[in-house]
Amino acid sequence: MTVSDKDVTGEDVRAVLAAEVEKVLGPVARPLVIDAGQKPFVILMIGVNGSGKTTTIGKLAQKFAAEGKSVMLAAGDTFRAAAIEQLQIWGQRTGAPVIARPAGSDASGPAFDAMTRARAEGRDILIIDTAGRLQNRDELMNELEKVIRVIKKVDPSAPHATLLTLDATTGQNAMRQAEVFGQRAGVTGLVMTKLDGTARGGILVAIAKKFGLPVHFIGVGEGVDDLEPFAAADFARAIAGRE
Ligand SMILES: Nc1nc2c(ncn2[C@@H]2O[C@H](COP(=O)(O)OP(=O)(O)O)[C@@H](O)[C@H]2O)c(=O)[nH]1
Ligand SMILES: [Mg+2]
Repeated sequence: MTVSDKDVTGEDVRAVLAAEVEKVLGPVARPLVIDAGQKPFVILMIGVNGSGKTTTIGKLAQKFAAEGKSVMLAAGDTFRAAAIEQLQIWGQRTGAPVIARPAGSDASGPAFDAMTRARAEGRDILIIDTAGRLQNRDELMNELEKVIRVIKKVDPSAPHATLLTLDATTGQNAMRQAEVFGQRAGVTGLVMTKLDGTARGGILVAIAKKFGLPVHFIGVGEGVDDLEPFAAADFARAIAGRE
C-alpha cells in the first residue's frame, strides 16, 4: 500500500511523533517512592542556581505534609542570606521546621544538624537544599560532595533520593548538568521545572535516552501546588504539538 503526500496530515505526523517520544519517556516516568523504613527518608535537592530547587522543596514539603508525613527542611544553600530566608518562608507556609546556620557558613553544617535533629525527632522526611552555580563549579561540587559525606556519617544509606532540578527553558546545557551532577553527586531522579511557560522541555527526551534517569515531577508554576507527577503521554503530546 502506498500513501500519497496529500493523505498524510499534520495531525498524523504529530501523532507519530508523540508516539515515538512517549516510547522514550514512558520507561523513565516513575514516581518518587518514599521508603517508610527510612526515618528520616533523606532527599537531597541539587541543580544549578535558578533551576527551581528551593521552590520545588516547598512544593514537595506541601505534598508530603498533605499526605500526613512530618517534614523537616535544611538550608544548605548558605551562600546568600536570601536563599536561607526563601527556604524559611516555604517552611512557614508548609509547617515544616527549617534547620539553618548563618549565611557564609559551611553548607555541611545545617545538613549535619538537620540529619541528627530529624532522626532524634523521628521525622518522616528530610529535604536538604543546596547551592549550585555552574560557573564556579568545582568549588561548589566539592562542597556538595562534602555535604553528602556528612549526611552519610549520620546515615550511611542516605541520601535516599538525590533529585536534580532542570529548568525547561534550558536547552542543551541541561544535558551537561545531568552529566556533571550525575558524576559528582549521583542523581537518582529528575524534576523538570517551569513547564507552565512556552518551553516544552524537549531536551528531556535526549536526557532520557542518554541517562535513563527517572523523571518524578514537573513544575508548572511558582505556587505551592504547582507540582505534578511526570506523565509521559501528556508530555509527549505537548512536545509533538498535539492538543
Ligand atoms: N513559572 C515557574 N517558575 C518557577 C518554577 N519553579 C521555580 N520557579 C521560579 O524560578 C525562580 C528560581 O527558583 P528557585 O527555587 O529559587 O531556584 P534555585 O536557585 O534552584 O533554588 C524563582 O523565581 C521561582 O519562583 C516553575 O515550575 N514555574
Ligand atoms: Mg535556592
